[in-house]
Amino acid sequence: IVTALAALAVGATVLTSSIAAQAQDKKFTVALIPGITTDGFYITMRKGAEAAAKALGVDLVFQGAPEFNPVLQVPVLDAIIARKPDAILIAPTDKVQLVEPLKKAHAAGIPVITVDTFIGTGNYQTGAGDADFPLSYIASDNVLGGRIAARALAKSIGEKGKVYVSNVKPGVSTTDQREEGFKDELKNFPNIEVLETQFNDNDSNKAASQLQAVFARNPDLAGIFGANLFSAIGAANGVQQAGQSGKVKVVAFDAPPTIVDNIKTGLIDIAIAQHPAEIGYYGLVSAFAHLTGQSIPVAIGTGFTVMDKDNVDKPEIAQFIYKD
Ligand code: T6T
Repeated sequence: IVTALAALAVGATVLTSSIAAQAQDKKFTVALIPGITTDGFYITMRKGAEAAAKALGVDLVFQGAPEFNPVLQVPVLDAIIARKPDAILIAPTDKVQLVEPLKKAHAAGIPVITVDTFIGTGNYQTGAGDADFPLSYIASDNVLGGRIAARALAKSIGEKGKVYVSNVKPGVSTTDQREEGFKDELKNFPNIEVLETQFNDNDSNKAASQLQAVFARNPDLAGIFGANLFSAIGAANGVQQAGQSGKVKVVAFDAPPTIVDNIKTGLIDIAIAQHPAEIGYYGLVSAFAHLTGQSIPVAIGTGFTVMDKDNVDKPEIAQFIYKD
């Protein structure tokens, strides 16, 4: 009996170590679904995720929609779920409309981590509400980003005059929070009047024509906050078309090369660069950590780099210009 037990024990040890070896040898596949594929922000995020995937031996699948639109993002998500990746990293394009579609991934046992944007309240793993199931939220602090934008714009317009927010559409967690932070911070500046927000559906041409219309009604317009890449590019183009370059001040969220060029010509005063490569890198690392049995933080905040014409050529600043 003793011999039989010993043989059993040896057998069990061999079995456990072969399971461990299998687990280690397993090549994980992680999907990254951006808000939109043709956007320097998500292209840069992908590069960060690729760097981590390479270091960890993970297969990264990058698949998204050509527009920032939940109606187009959900079929991409469904197709990814059908491929059964080991984990999903996603920038949900609407905080409500992506809840049910993402529940399907969760129900299929696929861990979900949201990057850049969130669903529900963005407070995950709390047991409250029906959208707390993602494991982690990795992103900029967008309320803070809006506050930084407000202070910068206030300064460049001499703390007085009319301003407005050029924004994407209600329901996007990031840009909603930027507007919230911006307006709240401007309460500290009693001589600044905030006009009605202009929603452009992530279309820079629409943002540019909205600028013309607002300017026609308010020839004393002092400044604009472009709350994301396309809003900012559109606002800047609109200012140029109106012949107001340098007179109507523009603070941009996001930092693709076009925005940096506009800083150099004086069309845009400040750009608030996010760190999308970091978001992608830590998103991928978090997924891998979870898949290999580690616990992960429920939220990871990445920082900002504020660019203006005096610092944008410095390498430590320029490294945060988004990739094309
Ligand atoms: O500003 C980023 C991102 O943070 C936001 O959620 C959507 O717009 C961008 O991708 C820029 O276009």
